[in-house]
Order: sequence, then C-alpha cells, then structure tokens
Amino acid sequence: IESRHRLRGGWQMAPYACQRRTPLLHSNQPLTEALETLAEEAGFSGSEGRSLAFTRAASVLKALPGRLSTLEELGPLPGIGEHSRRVIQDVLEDGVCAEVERVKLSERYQTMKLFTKIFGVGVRTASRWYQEGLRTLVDLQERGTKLTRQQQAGLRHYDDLNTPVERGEAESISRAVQGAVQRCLPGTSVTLAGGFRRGKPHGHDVDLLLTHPEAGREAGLLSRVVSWLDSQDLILYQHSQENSYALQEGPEPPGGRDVMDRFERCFSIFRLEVQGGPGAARGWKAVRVDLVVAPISQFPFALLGWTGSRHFERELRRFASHERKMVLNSHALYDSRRVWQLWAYVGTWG
Ligand code: DCP
Ligand code: MG
Repeated sequence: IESRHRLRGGWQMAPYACQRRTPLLHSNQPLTEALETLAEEAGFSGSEGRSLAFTRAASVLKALPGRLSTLEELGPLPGIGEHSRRVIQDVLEDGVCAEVERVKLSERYQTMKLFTKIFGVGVRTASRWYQEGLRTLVDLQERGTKLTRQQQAGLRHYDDLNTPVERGEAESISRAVQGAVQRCLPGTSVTLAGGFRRGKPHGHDVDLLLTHPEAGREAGLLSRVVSWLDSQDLILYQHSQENSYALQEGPEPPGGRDVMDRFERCFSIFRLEVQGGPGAARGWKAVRVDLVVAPISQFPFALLGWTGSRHFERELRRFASHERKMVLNSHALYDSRRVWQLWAYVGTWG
C-alpha cells in the first residue's frame, strides 16, 4: 500500500501516515523539528486541530525519499497547509523560521515545556500554574503548590526522568520484570513495546506488555508482580488502574471518547542500578515504566496500539474508520456497522 514516487517535480504520497514508510532517520530533520515545535506550542494552547495540522505536515516530510530543497518540489502534496508551507519556506531559505524561534524563546512555551515534563502534569495543570504566575520548579516548591503524589514523585526525580532511557536500560528493566512474572505466574510473556519496538535507540520511558497464553490466568497478576518488585527495592513510585474494558456498556461510538485504552495498568518509576551516566555517583537512576496487562485474545491489538508512534496509531484508526468502516482500538478491530446493528437489535428486546 505504500505509494511514494516522484512525479513531474513533485512527490506523490499515500494520504494516511500508516500507509507510508517512515524511517526513523530521515533527511528533513530541521523542517520537521520546526513544524513539531509549532505542533507542541499549539497543543500547549489547547488548539488540538492546529497541532494536528503541523504534526501531519511533519509526518509527510518524514516520508519523503530525499532532502527537500525547494517548496516547489513538494507540489500539491496533501496534508501540508498554508501555514506549514510558510514555515518550510522560511527554513529552506534562511535556515530558521522566525515564528518558530519566537515560540522557542517565549516565556510561556518554555514554562509549559518545563512543567509538562513533570510526570503527572498535563497541559491543563501546566497552563493553570502558568496563569498563577509560576515559572520554575523552585516556584512550585516555594509557593506550596498542591501536588498529587504522582507529581511529587515526578518533581523528586525530575532530572532522571528527563534523561533519555537507553535501549540497554530498557532491556535490563524488561529482564527484571520477566524475572518477577516468572515467580508470580510462569509462562507469562513480557514484551517491550513503545518507541523501542520501533527501533528507537532511546526513549522517555519503558512500555511493557504482559500477557499469559491461557485466557483469564492474567487476573490478579499485576499486583503480585508489583509487590514482588517493590519488595526487591526496584520501585520508587507506582499507582495502578484496573481493567475497565469488560465494564463497558456496549461499543463506544467511532470517534468517541479519546481514552487510550482500558487495560489494567501500572504507572511506575523504577530504581535502576547503573554504572555510568547521570546517576552513576549514587549508583542508580529513576526510570518511568508502564506495565500493561492484556488478555491473550486482545494481545495483538494491544501490541499494535502500544507500538506507536502516536501519530501512526491515530492514522491507522482514521484509516480503519474512514476507509473500512471499522473500529480499531487497543482491544479489538470490528465492523462498526454490524456492531451497531446488533446493539440496535438487542435494544428491541426491551
Ligand atoms: N499511545 C497512544 N496514545 C496515547 C499514548 C500512547 O497511541 N495517548 C501509544 C503509542 C505510543 C505508545 O503507546 O507509541 C507508547 O507511548 P509513549 O508515550 O511511551 O510513546 P513512545 O514509546 O512512542 O515514545 P518514547 O520513546 O518517548 O517513550
Ligand atoms: Mg515509550
């Protein structure tokens, strides 16, 4: 389904990002960085639509087969709007785009970035703190800002959690979890997902999927695993959420609530022993780890949904919905028309 070739001075490209080969390293880094800064800034202002437009434009550039040297080469490629074209043109001509540079230097952008990098702080909280006049991490502490237990842990381990996790570290954590699950429930598999599964050499966290080949055996597993890891002093922070998929009352409408998924999950911070790097002096480093438990029947969808990237997943779901009239999420893939017919039918039983 990949379609990508040069056509009379322009490129042709499949319309959905999930149809395009998008290599980890590509030739248009300065352009995509500029666009992604604007996407981030739009996200900070709550303009999801604008943010998505810049993300889409960056995604198209990542799939180009070579370095773009003039705007004309892009031709009428879909997915790159007026504003993005202006940004691209500026960077191509001057090496930088004044608007992007302004954003990067703005107090609001810098503060929002600082705050949203705290584990447990999203755009809404960061924005509220900014409105209240808070600007630094010290401000948060000195003014006695009310923090959740999660945010307190995020602040305590701020530097570590904002130091990239190396692949070797992710694998080491994966092995520790592997050891724990073998004790608690032999036969359970642990799969490294997220950016590392896409081949990234480092990431911001470690995403691990747990499943057992016999349906139902995974029930109660997570709390036992977490307790054991905790007893080994491997966990600095954790909170878990239960599986809520089975509790759902019927299918969610396509494009409905934007919850990522409903698996049983543990958001944690691991204490990883290290020899080198920033934590070397004290001998350990804090690392964000997500443990997700998927029943075996949903595992393929969980793995697909947790491999990312975020934009790839969004596009895959859009493709399923618009082009196939199907619903894809991290639990299942189904024909939306049939399910709705079925629910309408069940409804007539009264
Ligand atoms: N994911 C998603 N939607 C979300 C959050 C996550 O689809 N709202 C999926 C796609 C992500 C994957 O889960 O790729 C893991 O989430 P991360 O935030 O850890 O993203 P990555 O692992 O891709 O990035 P990083 O390498 O920075 O950890
Ligand atoms: Mg990740």
